[in-house]
Amino acid sequence: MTNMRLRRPWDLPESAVTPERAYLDRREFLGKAGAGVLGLAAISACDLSGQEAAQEGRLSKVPPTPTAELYPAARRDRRFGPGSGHGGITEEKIVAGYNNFYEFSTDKEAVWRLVDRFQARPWQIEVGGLVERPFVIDLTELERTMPLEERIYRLRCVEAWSVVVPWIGFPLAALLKKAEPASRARYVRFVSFLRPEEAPGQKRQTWYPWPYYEALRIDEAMNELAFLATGMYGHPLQKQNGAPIRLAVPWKYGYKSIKSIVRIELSESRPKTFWNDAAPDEYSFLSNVDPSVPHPRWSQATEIVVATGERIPTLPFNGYSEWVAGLYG
Ligand SMILES: Nc1nc2c(c(=O)[nH]1)N[C@H]1C(S)=C(S)[C@@H](COP(=O)(O)O)O[C@H]1N2
Ligand SMILES: [Mo]
Repeated sequence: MTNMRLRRPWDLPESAVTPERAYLDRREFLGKAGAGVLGLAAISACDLSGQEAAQEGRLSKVPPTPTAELYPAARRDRRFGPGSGHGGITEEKIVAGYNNFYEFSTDKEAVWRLVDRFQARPWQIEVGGLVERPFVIDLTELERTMPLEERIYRLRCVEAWSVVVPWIGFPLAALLKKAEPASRARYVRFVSFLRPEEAPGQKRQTWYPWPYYEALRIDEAMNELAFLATGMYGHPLQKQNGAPIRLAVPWKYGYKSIKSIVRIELSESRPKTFWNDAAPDEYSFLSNVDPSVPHPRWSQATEIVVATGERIPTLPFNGYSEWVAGLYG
């Protein structure tokens, strides 16, 4: 069993929380130190160019694509917003430099530096299982046939931090409808890529049951909030954010929003999910954001806004109750 091969599943998410605190403290420190250093012209020039280069680096991981002209896409429906009123859109340099993407690294600040060998284009995605019309489609064709729109969603990680991201993409339901789900289909399963030669985390962390896999109930998948993103911040997705196509289900903890999807499969029985298999007591199948249910090792009542370090209350369903509360009677 994959569970058995996991070395220390219980300390992984916590190890992910600790660096986050360290990161925020360090950022604060760097901010202050940076201001102090400005007086020392000679040093600051080289420090700043180093920082700028790092920012540039984080923002430069967009895979080349012939569909770049489809971006940006318009924000068609203003109902789709960040869920809670706290804070605006997070700066892209933060969203592109602080990632959970274990295929590359468990160090959130290291992921963007490790994605260069990952070939996110060309890419195909397959839709199959209990459908009348299974298909395989090239990403460029998918982007051209789907009506791309922008949606601003809050992403709330189970580790109690959040960012607000302007995604570009289309409703998951639109893709599923193309395949004509069979009436027996009750669940939708998603699978990420398996390419250890391109993803150092897959190569080194052999105790994880690669490739990453996730699933939704079909009523959740058909909900208009469930979104497939192919872009962010007005351009195609950065690799570290799940290029070329990832899920965005903002009422659930971040790990449900699987990145770099290669296969979508409909089924009658409930599929397994990566984190539920790894630590079933800590990560449920549904994983809806719920401030009243603490994680076994920390509270979920509040979250850290990564951009500012501010602590804000976590809302039920991450602020998206009006869309999804009715799914859970
Ligand atoms: N394939 C894959 N998808 C994944 C993950 C991962 O490790 N692998 N991490 C998840 C987690 S825990 C979070 S919080 C979000 C982070 O998305 P971001 O880096 O774009 O902010 O991606 C989710 N999707
Ligand atoms: Mo997460």
